[in-house]
Amino acid sequence: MNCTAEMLRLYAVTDRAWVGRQTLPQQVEAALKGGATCVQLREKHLDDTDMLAEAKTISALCRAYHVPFILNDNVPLAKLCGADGVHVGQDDLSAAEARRLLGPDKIIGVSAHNVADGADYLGCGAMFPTHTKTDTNVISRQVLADVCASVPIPVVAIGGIHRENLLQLAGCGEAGIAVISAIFAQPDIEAACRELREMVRKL
Ligand code: 3NM
Repeated sequence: MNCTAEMLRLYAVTDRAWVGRQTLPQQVEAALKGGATCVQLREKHLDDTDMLAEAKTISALCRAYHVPFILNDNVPLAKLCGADGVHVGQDDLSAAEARRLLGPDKIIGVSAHNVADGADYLGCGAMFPTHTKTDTNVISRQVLADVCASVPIPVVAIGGIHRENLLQLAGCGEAGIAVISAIFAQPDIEAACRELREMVRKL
């Protein structure tokens, strides 16, 4: 699967900390209905068995909506669940190693702090303070613009982005935004996605 900038417009990253009465797959389906253009399963506290079961369910959902499904960090599970790709973070294996293991057809995303060799897209942040991930440093709009200008692959901005600050990122050259709480912490996930999807058109 090719990684296009369009795929990165509204990148929904999961966090089961926000699962209330719904299940995570139900939340993801609401995000897909609202127009999420990519989904990443990022669950730091699931063991491999539970993660594989969740990944298979969400992967099938994403396929039904023709949206790429990316697994955070875990290359062997990405292979097993039929994910479209993997996102490797700061402390994970390199993009080159993920590429070697997954093959040429899968999407490899990396966080900007990581070596980007062989990656299909870059996640860049944190753009704003966030409570969701504690080990982040906020970077400026200018840094985002410089990163976008200096890499040949699409860049997705991440970290603390929500409806009130999103348009501050207009004009930096990013392909889109990746968000957790601005989608999954919202009482109406579908409506939140619909609104964000409309707003990212102005970036
Ligand atoms: N990575 P929220 S910030 C997963 O800066 C992640 O690389 C970040 O969550 C980085 O949208 C972050 O709720 C958390 O702020 C994003």
